[in-house]
Amino acid sequence: MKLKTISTFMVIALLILATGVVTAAPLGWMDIGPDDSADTTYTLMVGESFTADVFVSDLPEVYTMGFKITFDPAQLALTSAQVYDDPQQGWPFKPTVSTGLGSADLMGGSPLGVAHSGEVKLATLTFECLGQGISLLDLGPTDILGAGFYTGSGVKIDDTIVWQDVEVRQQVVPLPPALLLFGSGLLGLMGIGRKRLSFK
Ligand SMILES: [Ca+2]
Repeated sequence: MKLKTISTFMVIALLILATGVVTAAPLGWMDIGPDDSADTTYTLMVGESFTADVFVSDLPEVYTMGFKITFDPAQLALTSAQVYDDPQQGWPFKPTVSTGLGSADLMGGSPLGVAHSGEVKLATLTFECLGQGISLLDLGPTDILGAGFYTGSGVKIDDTIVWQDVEVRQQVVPLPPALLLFGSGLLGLMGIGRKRLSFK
Protein backbone atom coordinates (compact mmCIF):
# COMPACT_ATOMS: atom_id res chain seq x y z
CA MET A 1 0.00 0.00 0.00
CA LYS A 2 2.73 2.41 1.03
CA LEU A 3 4.79 1.51 -2.04
CA LYS A 4 1.73 2.12 -4.23
CA THR A 5 1.27 5.61 -2.73
CA ILE A 6 4.92 6.46 -3.33
CA SER A 7 4.79 5.27 -6.93
CA THR A 8 1.60 7.32 -7.52
CA PHE A 9 3.41 10.42 -6.25
CA MET A 10 6.36 9.67 -8.52
CA VAL A 11 4.07 9.37 -11.56
CA ILE A 12 2.42 12.72 -10.70
CA ALA A 13 5.83 14.36 -10.20
CA LEU A 14 7.04 13.01 -13.54
CA LEU A 15 3.89 14.29 -15.27
CA ILE A 16 4.44 17.79 -13.82
CA LEU A 17 8.06 17.72 -14.98
CA ALA A 18 7.03 16.54 -18.45
CA THR A 19 4.45 19.30 -18.91
CA GLY A 20 7.00 21.87 -17.69
CA VAL A 21 9.43 20.75 -20.38
CA VAL A 22 6.89 21.18 -23.21
CA THR A 23 8.09 24.18 -25.22
CA ALA A 24 5.78 26.94 -26.44
CA ALA A 25 4.97 27.12 -30.15
CA PRO A 26 7.04 29.78 -31.94
CA LEU A 27 5.10 33.04 -32.18
CA GLY A 28 5.52 35.52 -35.02
CA TRP A 29 4.56 39.11 -34.15
CA MET A 30 5.04 42.77 -35.03
CA ASP A 31 6.20 45.76 -33.02
CA ILE A 32 4.93 49.09 -34.33
CA GLY A 33 6.14 52.38 -32.91
CA PRO A 34 8.98 53.17 -30.50
CA ASP A 35 7.63 51.32 -27.41
CA ASP A 36 9.46 47.99 -27.96
CA SER A 37 6.34 45.89 -27.42
CA ALA A 38 4.11 43.71 -29.59
CA ASP A 39 1.01 45.17 -31.23
CA THR A 40 -2.27 43.60 -32.35
CA THR A 41 -3.94 46.92 -33.23
CA TYR A 42 -2.57 50.25 -34.39
CA THR A 43 -4.45 53.48 -35.04
CA LEU A 44 -3.19 56.32 -37.22
CA MET A 45 -4.37 59.08 -39.53
CA VAL A 46 -4.68 58.85 -43.32
CA GLY A 47 -1.44 60.12 -44.86
CA GLU A 48 0.73 59.06 -41.92
CA SER A 49 3.39 56.35 -42.06
CA PHE A 50 4.41 53.67 -39.59
CA THR A 51 7.27 51.20 -39.21
CA ALA A 52 6.74 47.59 -38.11
CA ASP A 53 9.53 45.28 -36.93
CA VAL A 54 8.74 41.58 -37.43
CA PHE A 55 9.94 39.08 -34.80
CA VAL A 56 9.56 35.39 -33.93
CA SER A 57 9.75 34.27 -30.31
CA ASP A 58 10.47 30.75 -28.95
CA LEU A 59 12.09 29.75 -32.21
CA PRO A 60 14.10 26.49 -32.17
CA GLU A 61 17.53 26.60 -33.86
CA VAL A 62 17.10 27.56 -37.51
CA TYR A 63 19.45 28.61 -40.30
CA THR A 64 17.00 30.22 -42.71
CA MET A 65 13.81 32.24 -42.44
CA GLY A 66 11.01 33.23 -44.80
CA PHE A 67 7.55 34.68 -44.33
CA LYS A 68 4.79 36.47 -46.20
CA ILE A 69 2.86 39.61 -45.28
CA THR A 70 -0.39 40.57 -47.01
CA PHE A 71 -2.40 43.79 -46.73
CA ASP A 72 -5.10 45.78 -48.54
CA PRO A 73 -3.28 47.76 -51.26
CA ALA A 74 -6.20 50.23 -51.45
CA GLN A 75 -5.57 51.23 -47.84
CA LEU A 76 -1.86 50.64 -47.27
CA ALA A 77 1.25 51.12 -49.39
CA LEU A 78 4.46 49.28 -48.52
CA THR A 79 7.08 52.02 -48.91
CA SER A 80 10.11 50.03 -47.71
CA ALA A 81 10.84 46.41 -46.75
CA GLN A 82 14.17 45.16 -45.44
CA VAL A 83 15.35 41.78 -44.19
CA TYR A 84 17.20 42.25 -40.88
CA ASP A 85 20.70 41.43 -42.15
CA ASP A 86 22.86 42.20 -39.11
CA PRO A 87 25.95 39.93 -39.50
CA GLN A 88 25.63 38.57 -35.92
CA GLN A 89 21.89 38.26 -35.27
CA GLY A 90 20.37 38.76 -38.71
CA TRP A 91 19.99 37.07 -42.10
CA PRO A 92 22.91 38.36 -44.19
CA PHE A 93 22.93 35.28 -46.47
CA LYS A 94 20.85 36.09 -49.57
CA PRO A 95 18.42 38.52 -47.92
CA THR A 96 15.57 38.81 -50.42
CA VAL A 97 12.39 40.86 -50.67
CA SER A 98 9.83 39.91 -53.30
CA THR A 99 6.88 42.29 -53.50
CA GLY A 100 3.53 41.86 -55.21
CA LEU A 101 0.27 43.83 -55.16
CA GLY A 102 -0.73 43.87 -51.49
CA SER A 103 1.92 41.36 -50.45
CA ALA A 104 5.62 40.87 -49.81
CA ASP A 105 7.73 37.77 -49.25
CA LEU A 106 10.89 38.26 -47.21
CA MET A 107 13.58 35.62 -46.76
CA GLY A 108 17.20 35.13 -45.83
CA GLY A 109 19.71 32.85 -44.16
CA SER A 110 22.45 32.98 -41.55
CA PRO A 111 26.11 32.23 -42.27
CA LEU A 112 27.24 28.60 -42.03
CA GLY A 113 27.41 27.47 -38.41
CA VAL A 114 25.45 30.46 -37.00
CA ALA A 115 22.01 29.25 -35.93
CA HIS A 116 19.31 31.55 -34.57
CA SER A 117 16.93 30.64 -31.77
CA GLY A 118 14.73 32.23 -29.11
CA GLU A 119 13.56 35.74 -29.99
CA VAL A 120 14.73 36.63 -33.48
CA LYS A 121 14.19 39.80 -35.52
CA LEU A 122 13.28 39.05 -39.12
CA ALA A 123 12.61 42.29 -40.94
CA THR A 124 11.52 45.93 -40.87
CA LEU A 125 8.59 47.17 -42.94
CA THR A 126 7.34 50.73 -43.50
CA PHE A 127 3.80 51.45 -44.61
CA GLU A 128 1.96 54.58 -45.67
CA CYS A 129 -1.71 54.89 -44.84
CA LEU A 130 -3.70 55.66 -48.02
CA GLY A 131 -7.37 55.51 -47.06
CA GLN A 132 -9.79 55.48 -44.18
CA GLY A 133 -10.91 52.15 -42.74
CA ILE A 134 -9.57 49.01 -41.10
CA SER A 135 -7.04 46.79 -42.78
CA LEU A 136 -5.19 43.71 -41.61
CA LEU A 137 -1.45 43.19 -41.70
CA ASP A 138 -1.58 39.44 -42.16
CA LEU A 139 1.59 37.46 -41.41
CA GLY A 140 2.01 33.88 -42.58
CA PRO A 141 4.31 31.32 -44.18
CA THR A 142 5.82 32.11 -47.57
CA ASP A 143 4.77 29.99 -50.53
CA ILE A 144 8.05 30.61 -52.36
CA LEU A 145 9.61 27.21 -53.06
CA GLY A 146 12.60 26.39 -50.83
CA ALA A 147 12.09 29.42 -48.56
CA GLY A 148 11.00 29.27 -44.93
CA PHE A 149 12.32 28.28 -41.51
CA TYR A 150 14.74 25.34 -41.81
CA THR A 151 16.65 23.64 -39.01
CA GLY A 152 20.26 22.43 -39.34
CA SER A 153 19.01 18.99 -40.30
CA GLY A 154 16.91 20.46 -43.12
CA VAL A 155 13.51 20.15 -41.41
CA LYS A 156 11.04 22.87 -42.35
CA ILE A 157 9.18 24.09 -39.25
CA ASP A 158 6.90 26.75 -40.80
CA ASP A 159 3.75 24.79 -39.83
CA THR A 160 4.60 25.09 -36.11
CA ILE A 161 4.74 28.92 -36.11
CA VAL A 162 1.69 30.85 -34.89
CA TRP A 163 1.49 34.27 -36.60
CA GLN A 164 -0.13 37.21 -34.86
CA ASP A 165 -1.78 39.71 -37.22
CA VAL A 166 -2.14 43.46 -36.67
CA GLU A 167 -5.38 45.35 -37.29
CA VAL A 168 -4.53 48.82 -38.63
CA ARG A 169 -7.25 51.42 -38.06
CA GLN A 170 -6.95 54.42 -40.34
CA GLN A 171 -8.84 57.56 -39.48
CA VAL A 172 -9.28 60.86 -41.26
CA VAL A 173 -8.00 63.97 -39.47
CA PRO A 174 -10.88 65.26 -37.28
CA LEU A 175 -12.03 68.86 -37.88
CA PRO A 176 -10.78 71.25 -35.17
CA PRO A 177 -13.62 72.40 -32.81
CA ALA A 178 -13.22 76.05 -33.89
CA LEU A 179 -13.87 75.07 -37.51
CA LEU A 180 -16.97 73.08 -36.46
CA LEU A 181 -18.31 76.14 -34.58
CA PHE A 182 -17.63 78.35 -37.60
CA GLY A 183 -19.49 75.83 -39.78
CA SER A 184 -22.55 75.70 -37.54
CA GLY A 185 -22.53 79.53 -37.34
CA LEU A 186 -22.61 79.69 -41.14
CA LEU A 187 -25.53 77.26 -41.21
CA GLY A 188 -27.35 79.43 -38.64
CA LEU A 189 -26.81 82.57 -40.74
CA MET A 190 -28.11 80.75 -43.80
CA GLY A 191 -31.23 79.80 -41.83
CA ILE A 192 -31.84 83.44 -40.78
CA GLY A 193 -31.31 84.59 -44.35
CA ARG A 194 -33.92 82.13 -45.58
CA LYS A 195 -36.44 83.22 -42.91
CA ARG A 196 -35.99 86.89 -43.87
CA LEU A 197 -36.58 86.03 -47.50
CA SER A 198 -39.81 84.22 -46.66
CA PHE A 199 -41.16 87.24 -44.74
CA LYS A 200 -40.80 89.53 -47.76
CA1 LIG B 1 4.82 48.51 -30.35
